[in-house]
Amino acid sequence: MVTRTRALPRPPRFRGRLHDPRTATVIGRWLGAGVAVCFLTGLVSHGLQTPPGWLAPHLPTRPVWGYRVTQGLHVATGLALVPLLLAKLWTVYPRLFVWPPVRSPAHAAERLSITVLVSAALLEVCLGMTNITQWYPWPFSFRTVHWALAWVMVGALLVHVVVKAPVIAAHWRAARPARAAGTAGAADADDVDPDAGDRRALLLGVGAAVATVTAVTVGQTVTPLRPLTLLAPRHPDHHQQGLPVNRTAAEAGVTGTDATADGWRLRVVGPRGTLTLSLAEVGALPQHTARLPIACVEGWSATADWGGVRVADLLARVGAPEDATVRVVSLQRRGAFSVMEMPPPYARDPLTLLALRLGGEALSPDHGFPARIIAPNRPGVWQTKWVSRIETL
Ligand SMILES: Nc1nc2c(c(=O)[nH]1)N[C@H]1C(S)=C(S)[C@@H](COP(=O)(O)O)O[C@H]1N2
Ligand SMILES: [Mo]
Repeated sequence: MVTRTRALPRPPRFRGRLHDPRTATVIGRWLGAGVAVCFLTGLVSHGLQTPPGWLAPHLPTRPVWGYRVTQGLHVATGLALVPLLLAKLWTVYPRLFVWPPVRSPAHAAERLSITVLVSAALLEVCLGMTNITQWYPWPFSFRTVHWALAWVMVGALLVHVVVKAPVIAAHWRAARPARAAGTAGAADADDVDPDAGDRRALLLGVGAAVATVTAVTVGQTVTPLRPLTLLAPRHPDHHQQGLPVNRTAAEAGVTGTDATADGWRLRVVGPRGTLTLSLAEVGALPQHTARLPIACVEGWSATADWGGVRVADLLARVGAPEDATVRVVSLQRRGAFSVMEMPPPYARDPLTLLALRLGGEALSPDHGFPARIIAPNRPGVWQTKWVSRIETL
């Protein structure tokens, strides 16, 4: 009788070099540092943009450029994670094909945690990149999912570091390169690293990729590097009065006579009643100037000279208390930015303006004519344009 044995599928063999724990450890360290910076600056961003009730009264308005730096770093490190993630995945991908695929319950758990880590990291970075290019192909809210995935990713990363602690510890320091070992006589073979030269070349390449990605993008927030900004997602024509424009007046549907110098009225509502002011009347109030940046969550930022009326002065005229939270309403009818809430630290800050002027000129329609908010150390999304109403809550 003839018995036929079916050949088991064979796992592929990887003879390529540098798919080793030392390379994975070195790239993992850079990756870990990048994720840490991205995560911490992301916490700051989330706290400033949507503070929980207990935090809102304590938000810092200084330094005025704080959010500009943290959000610039957030987007820059997020972009740097792209080459680092790809390099790390290239280094470890043969391990996806280990045989047998599951050796024990602990091994299964480890593989599952790696699946979560890799998927969360790739999705998180891709989501961030689609957001900064203002492309929203997903049916869900970017911010909610980016926030939740950040926690999944950092949790999975901590598990990964704990599981891999022995490997990381064993490969934290470089073994001696083969050449040096040759002269060392009775060197332990384990201490010799024949791949040291190649690894250095790989790491230099990855470092160069990170440097290039950073150089061609970071000019969107580091002004002296602006000429290098090849990959800025902002439309190059959307630049007015020295400042980029995220959404134009036409895109926001602000085209009516209520946005003209004659037709516009500002309503300020407080405990003492409602004040209705024309543009000329707002212009006749005490004017102040402030040099403040707009820092968009998408990573671009720019400093400008603003002129206008202090929001605190307007609020004082309607008897608002010192600790008032304020609602600001835009002429823009639709969308998340048509209404904004301003916590007390910004509302009472002398640098928070209802700005009428930008760089010494009246605001252009796309920058929020006749009046917009500019506040220190606040995400760009809350620098509301085309303001029509300010009321205490
Ligand atoms: N009413 C309104 N205000 C708005 C926006 C908007 O879409 N509508 N965009 C916000 C965003 S996301 C940013 S970054 C800043 C950009 O201001 P700018 O277009 O004048 O540079 O305006 C903010 N104010
Ligand atoms: Mo923005």
